[in-house]
This record gives sequence, C-alpha cells and structure tokens, in this order.
Amino acid sequence: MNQTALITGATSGIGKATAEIFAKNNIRLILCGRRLERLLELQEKLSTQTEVAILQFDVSKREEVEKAINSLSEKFNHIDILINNAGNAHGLSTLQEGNIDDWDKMMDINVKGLLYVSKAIIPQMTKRNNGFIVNIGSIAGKEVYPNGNVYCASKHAVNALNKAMRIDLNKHNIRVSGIHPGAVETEFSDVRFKGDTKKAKSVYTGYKALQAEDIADIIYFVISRPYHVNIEDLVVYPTAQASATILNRD
Ligand code: NDP
Ligand code: 8X3
Repeated sequence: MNQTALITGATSGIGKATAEIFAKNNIRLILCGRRLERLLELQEKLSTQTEVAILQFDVSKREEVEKAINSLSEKFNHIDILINNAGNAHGLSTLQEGNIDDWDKMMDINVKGLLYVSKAIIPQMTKRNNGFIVNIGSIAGKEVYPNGNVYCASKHAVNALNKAMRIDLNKHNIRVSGIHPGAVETEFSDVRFKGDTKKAKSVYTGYKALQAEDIADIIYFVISRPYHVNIEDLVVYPTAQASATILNRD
C-alpha cells in the first residue's frame, strides 16, 4: 500500500462507492462526512481490505475542517489523492421563490467547503511536488437548467476552480481532474427535496440512471493512469440523458 486518499462525502453515494473501489485496490483511506455512524460502519467494513481513518466534520465550517485535517496521525498525514466530492443540491425552484437558507448551504458546502478542504491539503502536495485532486462537479456546472439557479452557480464555480487548480498547481506537478456527472441515483434527490422520497424517486424512474459505482469506476480509472497522464475534464451521462432537461424515459 503506497497511496493515501482523502474522500469527502464518503458516507453515501459517489463518495462511498469510491471508498469501496479504492479499498479494493489497496489505497489507504481517510473517509470524511458528518454522519459518524456511517463513517464507523464503512471503516469497519473496509478495514478488512485497507487501512482506514475517519474524520467527522462539516466541510462548510472552516475551523472544523482545519482541526480535523490537522488531527490526522502521521500514518495518514501524507495525502496523495484528494477527492472533493461532498456536496448536494438544496431545493429546486425559481430564484424569485428561492429559499436563502438553501442558497447559503449550496454555496457554503459545494464551493467554500471544497476550497477549505483543498486549502488544508494543497500545501503538503506543493511541498512534495506531487498529488492528485479530483473535483466532483456536475452537468449543472456545464449548463443552467430551469429552477437549478444557485445549485448550477455552485457547480459552475466548481468547474472554474477545477480549471484554476490546473493552472495554479501546474508548476507543482499536481494532477487535477474534474468529473461532471448527469443523473446518478444516490441520496442526492432525497436531500434536494428535503426527504420527499416520492419526488426523489421520480427523478430516476423510466430510465436507467447512473449508479454511484459507475462514477466511482471512472474516478478510479482517472487516478490510476500513469503519472504523466492527466484527464482534465469528463462529462458523464446515463445513456438515456442528453442534457439536464432531455431524458428519454419509457
Ligand atoms: P449523496 O447525497 O448520496 O452524498 C452526498 C455526500 O456529501 C454525503 O456523504 C454527505 O455526507 C456529504 N456532505 C453533504 N454536505 C456536507 C457537509 N456540509 N459537510 C460534509 N459532508 C457533506 O449525493 P451524491 O453522492 O450524488 O453526491 C456527491 C457529489 O456528486 C456532490 O458534490 C453532488 O453535487 C455531485 N453530483 C451528484 C449527481 C447526482 O445526480 N447524484 C450528479 C452530479 C454531481 P454527510 O451527510 O454524512 O455529511
Ligand atoms: C446533479 C445532476 O442535473 O440534478 O448535479 O443537476 S442535476
């Protein structure tokens, strides 16, 4: 085992599936999220395959981020791969009807959270002139769709920050990749619709949505290329989806 990855949002969906495929491939793991029980459960499960540390923190709380990352033991404090995955949509409505608390959450978690975590980890990568950052964006960062406004803005920011990292970290030999999925069947829509499971389920009915494992496979492919190969940007749709609003349902 010679690589360590820190994954934000490892308690569910894409982050959890990424932890699973990384564990299978013997990558040492630092699993992050707010839900401690889930972190402990996953740690126990994956510890049969690799070494696993957990960090419970809210990415949008700057001090929590710094404290958590500074608390890593020596064994886990050499992070080769950072997967900036934590994030969600909160609400789906026009701007004029939008909920400002939802806007704050999306900008604080999806944008500022990604920055706080990156800022805490990048210095060790620049010092070593080595490292890999994978930013999970979205098709919402490539186009704007009705009622998506602030979530789309947050993911456009992730897309911009991904490009900015490529530029700023270039002289430090650090690889940076953005992965931008379309519809993935996770807890994403439960969060967006605040626990309205019927509404959430309807997002994924009538076609085969991407599964978290599909994106995790791609993340593993991206990080396992030879070091001189950097896949900058990938947009990944389910076959049935042509854009955020064009879905070929049964
Ligand atoms: P899930 O809701 O299943 O997972 C979201 C993860 O983010 C959870 O592990 C959650 O952990 C973590 N998270 C959310 N808020 C915070 C916070 N404040 N602090 C720390 N962790 C947080 O959704 P997905 O797996 O689908 O989403 C993962 C990423 O993929 C997100 O960035 C999302 O925007 C993006 N994406 C998703 C798509 C989809 O259709 N599902 C499509 C395109 C992009 P916890 O609650 O334990 O803190
Ligand atoms: C999640 C996909 O289309 O709901 O980022 O924005 S979408």
